[in-house]
Amino acid sequence: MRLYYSPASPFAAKVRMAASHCGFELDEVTVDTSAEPTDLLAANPLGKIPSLVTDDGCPVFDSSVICDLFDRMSGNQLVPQTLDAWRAVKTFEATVDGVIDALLLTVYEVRYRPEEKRYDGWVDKQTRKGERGLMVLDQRLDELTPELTTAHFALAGLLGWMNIRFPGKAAGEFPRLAAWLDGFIASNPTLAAYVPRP
Ligand SMILES: N[C@@H](CCC(=O)N[C@@H](CS)C(=O)NCC(=O)O)C(=O)O
Repeated sequence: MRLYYSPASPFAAKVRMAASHCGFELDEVTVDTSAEPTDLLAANPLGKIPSLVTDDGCPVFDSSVICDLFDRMSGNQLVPQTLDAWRAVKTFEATVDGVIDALLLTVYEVRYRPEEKRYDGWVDKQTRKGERGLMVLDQRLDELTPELTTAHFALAGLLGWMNIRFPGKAAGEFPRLAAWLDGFIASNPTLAAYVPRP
């Protein structure tokens, strides 16, 4: 399976950790989404990463769908199957993904929009979404099970990425989450290689 990704991408980090946890080898291809490379667009018309192409040539995206595919292929090694546990993991993962989506928009506002065209009210709204989501993740941290799930991988991707794009924010405002990442890295040296790092 071929994965288009970037080492800094939090969504790609989740998928790469999930693949490693399930024992799946990926043919990993780094891409710059800004350049809109042809092979990425062939795999995903949205030009986003992570994007997967299966061995028989089927495109699979986005990150949660790729994780669902890995979960099914691995006999559910990524998400528990009882109803309550499944709901807890999937909503935790969705909260992480939504936090990244919101904070990523604030990064893109600076990266892609000329200064005179930026609108602080909109950026502030995205920041509030991200911070509310982070508060919920902090409150739900104790729900994470000893068995690794996509919720763990999503959270590790988010917090590693925040350390690159928002240095000091996690440690300063969400110290329990920052400490959780330190523990995750220390306990999972193989997976730690996929955590986005400054
Ligand atoms: N919902 C998607 C979001 C993926 C996403 O936004 N990836 C970013 C990089 S972290 C990207 O590809 N950005 C380029 C773009 O939006 O054109 C997922 O879960 O995979």
